[in-house]
Amino acid sequence: MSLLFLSTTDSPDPWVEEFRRQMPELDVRVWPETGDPRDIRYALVWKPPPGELRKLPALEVMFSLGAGVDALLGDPDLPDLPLVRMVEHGLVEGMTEYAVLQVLYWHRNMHAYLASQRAGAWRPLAERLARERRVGVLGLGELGSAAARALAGLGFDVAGWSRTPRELPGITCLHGANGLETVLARSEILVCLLPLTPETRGILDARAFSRLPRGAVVINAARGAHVVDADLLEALRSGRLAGASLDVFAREPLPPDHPFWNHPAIVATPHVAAPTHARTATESVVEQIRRHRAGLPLTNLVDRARGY
Ligand code: NDP
Ligand code: OXD
Repeated sequence: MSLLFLSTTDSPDPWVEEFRRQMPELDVRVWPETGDPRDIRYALVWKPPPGELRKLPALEVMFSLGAGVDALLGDPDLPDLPLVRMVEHGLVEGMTEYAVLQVLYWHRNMHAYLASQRAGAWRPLAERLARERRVGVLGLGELGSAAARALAGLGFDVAGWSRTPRELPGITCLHGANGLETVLARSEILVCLLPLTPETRGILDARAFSRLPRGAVVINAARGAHVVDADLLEALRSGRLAGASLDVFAREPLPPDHPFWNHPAIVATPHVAAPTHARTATESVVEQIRRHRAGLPLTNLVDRARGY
């Protein structure tokens, strides 16, 4: 029983070590040293070259190394096999930290204070309490619901948005087109944690920015293509938005000449909001393989019609 580790961006070493420790009976191969492709039953992948998984005739289950599967689903040659996306508590903890960090950064005027410090200027600003600040979270899945809960736990007045109705204690949960309007209209700080699908691509555009309260801040840790870059730049220029924290970009790495790099109102990080951690993620994959071997249903399966 073999698993192929295929990532075009991650070092295989910590993964091979974790599988050896957690499931010694599993034969782990590292692409492109696949050996006999007929041995491979499982593949753990991130950004595989298009068509590559088709070359594995005995493949039974594909595991995505990341939570977002938009890139995988964009491969027209992706085999028609179960695809499990990454759900593991390391990802949830990482994204919660990032969301809390960025919301507090803007809520407590850190962006302005860092600029004042650089100018050697003593400029105290009015400080509000978390319960006086309205935060919106787009996407109430594994990551969005945990971030929303943590923010509500700090006292923020949180509303969240999902495709289907959800209930989360202490959070105003909304869904559908009307729900989006309501969330946007009340969000002084908006956090995007949606999957990238045909419905959500470009959702953070001029129209959405025009619905936010004037001077709102947008935090995007989902996918770069949720944002229409030109609309974001215009909204920052006009003052409709006061700032943005961006962890993800339509093109990664962000090209050196991209205006986001030096924009005074943008905080940019290199897609590090919630890295997948080899130890916790291997636990999750091993559990799924054990379930599959025992004939139990897999969990966290991607619904291809939904796109996530
Ligand atoms: P989930 O699938 O668990 O949750 C997705 C949420 O988005 C659900 O609440 C879903 O609604 C909602 N949603 C999907 N489509 C729509 C829609 N059309 N309208 C309204 N709501 C919608 O995903 P995760 O929370 O695990 O991950 C979210 C995304 O975060 C990933 O897809 C990935 O792109 C990004 N990510 C970024 C990382 C980083 O480091 N920057 C790391 C990990 C993930 P419903 O509840 O009704 O299904
Ligand atoms: C993910 C990511 O989807 O790293 O997990 O972006």
